[in-house]
Amino acid sequence: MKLIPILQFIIVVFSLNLYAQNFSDTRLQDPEPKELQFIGYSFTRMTTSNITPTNDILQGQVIGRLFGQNSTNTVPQTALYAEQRFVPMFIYKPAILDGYATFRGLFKIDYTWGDQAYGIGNNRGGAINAGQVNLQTLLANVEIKPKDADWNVVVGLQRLFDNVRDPNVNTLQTAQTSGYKLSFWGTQAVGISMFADLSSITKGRISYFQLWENEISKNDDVALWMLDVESRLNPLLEIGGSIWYVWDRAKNAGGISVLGQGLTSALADYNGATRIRFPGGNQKYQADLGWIGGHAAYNRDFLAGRIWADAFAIANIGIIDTVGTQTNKAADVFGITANASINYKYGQTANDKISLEALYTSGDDNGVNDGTLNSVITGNVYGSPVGIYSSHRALLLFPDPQVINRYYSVVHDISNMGLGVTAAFLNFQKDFIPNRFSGKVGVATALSNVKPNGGSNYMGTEVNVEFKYNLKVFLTVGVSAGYLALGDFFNAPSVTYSNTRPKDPWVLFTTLSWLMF
Ligand SMILES: [Ca+2]
Ligand SMILES: [Ca+2]
Repeated sequence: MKLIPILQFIIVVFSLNLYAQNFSDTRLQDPEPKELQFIGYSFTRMTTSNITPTNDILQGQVIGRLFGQNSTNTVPQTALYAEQRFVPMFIYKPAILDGYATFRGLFKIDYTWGDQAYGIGNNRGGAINAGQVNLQTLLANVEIKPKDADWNVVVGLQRLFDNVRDPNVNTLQTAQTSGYKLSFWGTQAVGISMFADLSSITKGRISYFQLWENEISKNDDVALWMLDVESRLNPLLEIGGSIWYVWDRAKNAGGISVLGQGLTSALADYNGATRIRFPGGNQKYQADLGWIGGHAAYNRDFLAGRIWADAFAIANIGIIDTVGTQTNKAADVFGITANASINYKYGQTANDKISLEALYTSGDDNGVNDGTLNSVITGNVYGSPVGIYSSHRALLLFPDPQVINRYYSVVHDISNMGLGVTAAFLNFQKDFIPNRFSGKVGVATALSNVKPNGGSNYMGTEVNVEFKYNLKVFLTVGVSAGYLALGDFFNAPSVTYSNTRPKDPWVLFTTLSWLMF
């Protein structure tokens, strides 16, 4: 029903364009940029796996840590299902404003084949009769960029990335492989961001995001400030630094669901992020959390040469206070994350490469009980999913972003439930037909930095294989498979929802993705 006004709107806009062009012959040679631009993304995934949520309530959408509170477990049956996603994006840049203002709207429709009909709900729909309202709003923002200005400001619901680059004009793949690789922040939020070219080689970003407001009259908000700078020491060597700050006064209020939000919430547990517990029943707290980090990259995207290397290190610092009849200091925070990767391009295309990546996060075996929290804190304590580390290319041990309604993995947050993790990833990729048909084999392995009671540090090793074939430009079919041999970490009853060691998980899926311009 809504389609007709939209179509009319598009027709009006285009006929206005046509009208303008008829009267200006000079413009015919140089096609005018469209005022209203549509970019669509369609993704279809068909999965077979031995992983399923064991709790009946958790259908439709399942996110979080595999074997965790979302009740996902390996079963002696084979789950077989198909899911689909459609992501339409509209960019409106009216000519009358001469490019000064741009509106961006991005929506998402996710469903599982045969899931539900006639109703409302995210990630639902896809059964006979269709008729489900399942639209999600991901972006709705206004960008201001005066003519010839070397800065722009974005106001509203926008991408929240742990990267200095403007996510409106840079690819997701760049954000996945630069800055902090979306390990901390990789989602959408409301706020104001300013992106600026501070010099010909230096760029900066300053952002304010309102994560949770709760009651508008009360000092019960969670707000995030971000300051990032990046420059180049020489044409191939980029370095950057970041300072972020979370002002958390929510005292457990708010949250995306009954799981709540914040450091003491069940949401953190679900996501496999750091969840702290204070002694006694009262879990209300307030916190000032900071991140100070630096990163460097050499020869990004194989710009000139066969070696591409990068690294980042970032410290969590902060203070957590308990809030009751009085406010008491509970703990200092000091956690550390380090990541590095090296890629060697042995062949003709960027897909002919061998990649080695390593990740380390500090862990804590006693949480805040000793007055210091040495675990790493990511955005996954405030929303789901927020930190989406994915440059590792694993499918089961760490989160794979090629998902629709079911997004889970063993180390779902880089903090590894606050225990810390040391992980290594090796991928060998090859273009069988240059820029058309590629394949890869990968290995991923992880050690928990804190040994759980009754288990060992070794979490497991995954092997995976993937093939991608480009039918046409931006229209790609893929097949991916992974098997994870679990380690004795899972002998510890405390690390699984079922309190028993799960069977090794496996997954096999096909994908069809189409980016529409
Ligand atoms: Ca408030
Ligand atoms: Ca501690």
